[in-house]
Amino acid sequence: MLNVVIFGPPGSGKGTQGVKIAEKYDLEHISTGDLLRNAIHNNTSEGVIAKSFIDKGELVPDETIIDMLDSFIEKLPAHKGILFDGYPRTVAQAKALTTLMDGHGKTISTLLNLEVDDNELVQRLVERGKTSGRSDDNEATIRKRLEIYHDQTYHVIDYYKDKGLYSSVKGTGDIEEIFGDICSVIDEKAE
Ligand code: B4P
Repeated sequence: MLNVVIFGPPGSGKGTQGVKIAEKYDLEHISTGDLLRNAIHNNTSEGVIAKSFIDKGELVPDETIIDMLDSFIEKLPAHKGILFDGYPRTVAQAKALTTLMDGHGKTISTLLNLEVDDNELVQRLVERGKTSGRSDDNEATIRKRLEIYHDQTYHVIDYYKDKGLYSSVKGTGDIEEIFGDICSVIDEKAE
């Protein structure tokens, strides 16, 4: 069974490519960013916690995210593979994901990193901010998110490299070409 993590800095195209991957490979698409924005919209207790962090460009605390993800996964059909988008974002979350998957008798097939440089990321997110209505798509918050990515999230790569589960594609250029490169990697893992 295919279980994929789509990974990369903010604005690297995780959401954009995630939708396409989930559709092509018939995976359950879990975006922690979308789950959090829904929780904020519905004013749940998790949403109230999440809003204060997201507005500042900070990561939501691991306990909140891990609990939210655990309860979400419990409800998914057991036979279907999963695409994780925006999770894990810390090494603690990566370890929690391994434990969770072990508990369900599942494994991660690969973590697929989208490589995009910081200047392009800022440009993309500032552009998205013109229409997204997202409180975290303004230049100051975007720069803070990138700083946190380099300080905390980037280390998740080593966790998966050590397990031999790391792969990477260039995340710039035509969206369909990037998707083609992603599919080549996934097809290799699925063999
Ligand atoms: P997310 O919702 O995951 O947001 P993201 O990192 O900004 O976006 P993504 O990489 O999906 O970019 P997209 O495809 O939209 O997280 C938001 C916040 O929630 C986090 O900052 C954090 O506070 C919190 N959070 C979420 N998960 C968490 C976790 N696990 N732990 C703690 N906190 C968590 O692409 C961006 C833009 O680029 C789009 O406008 C798109 O059209 C464009 N684009 C995409 N591909 C392109 C290409 N090839 N060329 C040009 N433009 C492209």
